[in-house]
Amino acid sequence: TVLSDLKNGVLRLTLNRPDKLNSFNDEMHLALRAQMERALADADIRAVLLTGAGRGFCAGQDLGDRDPRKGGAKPDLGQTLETFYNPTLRLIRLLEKPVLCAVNGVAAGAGANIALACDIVLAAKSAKFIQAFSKIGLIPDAGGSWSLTRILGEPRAKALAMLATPLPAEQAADWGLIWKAVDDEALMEEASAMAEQLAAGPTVGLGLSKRLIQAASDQPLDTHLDMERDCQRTAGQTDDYSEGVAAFLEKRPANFRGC
Ligand code: LHQ
Repeated sequence: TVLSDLKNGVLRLTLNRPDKLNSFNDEMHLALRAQMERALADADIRAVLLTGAGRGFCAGQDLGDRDPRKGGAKPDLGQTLETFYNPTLRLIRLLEKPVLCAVNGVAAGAGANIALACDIVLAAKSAKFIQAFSKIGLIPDAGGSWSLTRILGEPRAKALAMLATPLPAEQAADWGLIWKAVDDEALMEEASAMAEQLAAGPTVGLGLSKRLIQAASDQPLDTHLDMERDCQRTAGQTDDYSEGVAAFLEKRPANFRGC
């Protein structure tokens, strides 16, 4: 249910249930989480690129798999989040390596919000982001009520959540919700090139930048300046810093090794 391929430091992950618009069943949840754990553990992986097979990126939870008409008792969706979504969301944020998302088509429900949890999001111009939850009586999960509010502010977050209006990729980019909307035919080439560029980058420094940016809105400037000091101290002790400066002074491209 998740195809994986490791090349040139990029772990490319493809959600692969195209007949169901790559909606999540338990198997796909566990497969994606296992791949994120692999990315955390394997030093040869220096960037992750997440995308979907077929015409959609991901339609969120497989609603056939969680059909409340089946069985007597009401389902515990909190348990579904705790067991399946939240560990993966936490891993994406915790992983101190760039995580790119190439949204190749519709991203709905938790599918939209998993994309928004990634560090850099490129989307095909034909793709749409849909907070589909309100159509079935649910709330934006997979971090959506947090990320939409932080990125867009309350007015747009509330309207998207309550109306479930599809947000086209270009508008998402105009609003700063994603990095860029790209012509459909160019998406995978551009996303792969960006992932390879990042995988050839100073991985420790990139990871520390991610840590700092994610911490920024949770702490006062004073605390944050201390954190920058500590992270820069660490970055300055990497081989990649020495290499970066040497390459600059020798007027040649840097050859970073990620340590
Ligand atoms: C699907 C799905 C799908 C199953 C398309 N499931 N089959 C939820 C509950 C539990 C725990 C906690 O968290 C969550 C989080 C969530 O993610 S809730 C939100 C779940 N997602 C949705 O409500 C989105 C449902 N899908 C749609 O609204 C549409 O499919 C979109 C707008 C994504 C795409 O529309 P179309 O391009 O018109 O495609 P389609 O609707 O014809 O879908 C193609 C096929 O994929 C179709 O199957 P079929 O056998 O008829 O060809 C759909 O049934 C299937 N599919 N999404 N979530």
